[in-house]
Amino acid sequence: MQISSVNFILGAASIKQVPKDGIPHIAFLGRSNAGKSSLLNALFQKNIVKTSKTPGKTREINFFLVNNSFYLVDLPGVGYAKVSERMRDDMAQRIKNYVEKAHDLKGIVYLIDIRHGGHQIDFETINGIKKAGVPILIIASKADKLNNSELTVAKKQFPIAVSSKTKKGLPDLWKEINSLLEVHNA
Ligand SMILES: Nc1nc2c(ncn2[C@@H]2O[C@H](COP(=O)(O)OP(=O)(O)OP(=O)(O)O)[C@@H](O)[C@H]2O)c(=O)[nH]1
Ligand SMILES: [Mg+2]
Repeated sequence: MQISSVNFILGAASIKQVPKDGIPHIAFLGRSNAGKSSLLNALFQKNIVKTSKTPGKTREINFFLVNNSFYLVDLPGVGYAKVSERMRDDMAQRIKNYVEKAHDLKGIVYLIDIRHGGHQIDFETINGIKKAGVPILIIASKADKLNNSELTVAKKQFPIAVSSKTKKGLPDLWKEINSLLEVHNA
């Protein structure tokens, strides 16, 4: 993918603020600290998305307009334990509303940290997305954390494994993002 421009458009605190301009979105989801925001920076080839060592960094639904033609959307992490229960429920509800109600959401890229594999909260969230009828692509993140033999085993479970650090897997991921966008443009 040739990136000619990336612009941060807005951080939506609720579904009401989600753009209704007919431009398609692809959103990035996964447990807190899975590497969603870092992956977006790696895809954009610039540091425009806020990341953190501490889980729970992303709180809003952040829209980045790419090449003036589609949005890649950074979502808060699911199941983050260290915020209050109220805030966790609020964030979960915000994500759920977005996934179920955003008309222009064409697909979700779901990150699972390759070292930790899927947890209950991942399976529940993935099922919810499937129920909502939104196409989902499950990928493994932080592939640089495994050695080659571990990676061979992991690749059986996750055909796409990416690293924001080494840029591994990014061309494959761009291809998948393109096909999610194209299917719906057809
Ligand atoms: N080694 C390695 N570290 C990574 C990679 N991607 C992210 N990280 C690190 O993982 C931590 C979390 O990264 P973020 O991108 O902020 O994670 P997030 O999923 O957006 O987290 P929340 O916004 O809290 O949900 C940071 O310390 C990153 O530097 C990767 O590909 N390889
Ligand atoms: Mg984040």
